[in-house]
Amino acid sequence: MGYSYDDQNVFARILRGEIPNKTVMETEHSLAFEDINPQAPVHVLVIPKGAYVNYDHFATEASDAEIVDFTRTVGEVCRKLGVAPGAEGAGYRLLANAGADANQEVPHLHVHIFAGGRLGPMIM
Ligand code: D5M
Repeated sequence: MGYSYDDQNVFARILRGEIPNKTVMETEHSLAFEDINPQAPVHVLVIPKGAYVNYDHFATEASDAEIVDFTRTVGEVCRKLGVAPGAEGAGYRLLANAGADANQEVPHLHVHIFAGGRLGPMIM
């Protein structure tokens, strides 16, 4: 199945610099920024810079370099935010919605990082 990507989605516009964002970290292939509507004391989104609709699209078509960069960036952002479990923080939750059944709002792959306090059994 081919994937179709809407290049007018809000994260595509952020990546083109058309909409401002509060950047937490930027790498060659990834961008992390604060969620505009936080659902936890810490709520950051990590996106690949490439035009991928969701995780299965990314995993199917992204290069190894993009996948390594994105995976590392998610972990490094957690450490940078001070929420990695252990001496610095008490933990975090990762979430990636895909498609209608998961209520994905923005059709550009994003991993949510929720942290900063005791999270309920589930968020979103
Ligand atoms: O989550 C989409 C998320 O994207 C939701 O938590 C709000 C966030 N969002 C939407 N617009 C912006 C901008 N402009 N900056 C930062 N965050 C934004 P989903 O998993 O698709 O339901």
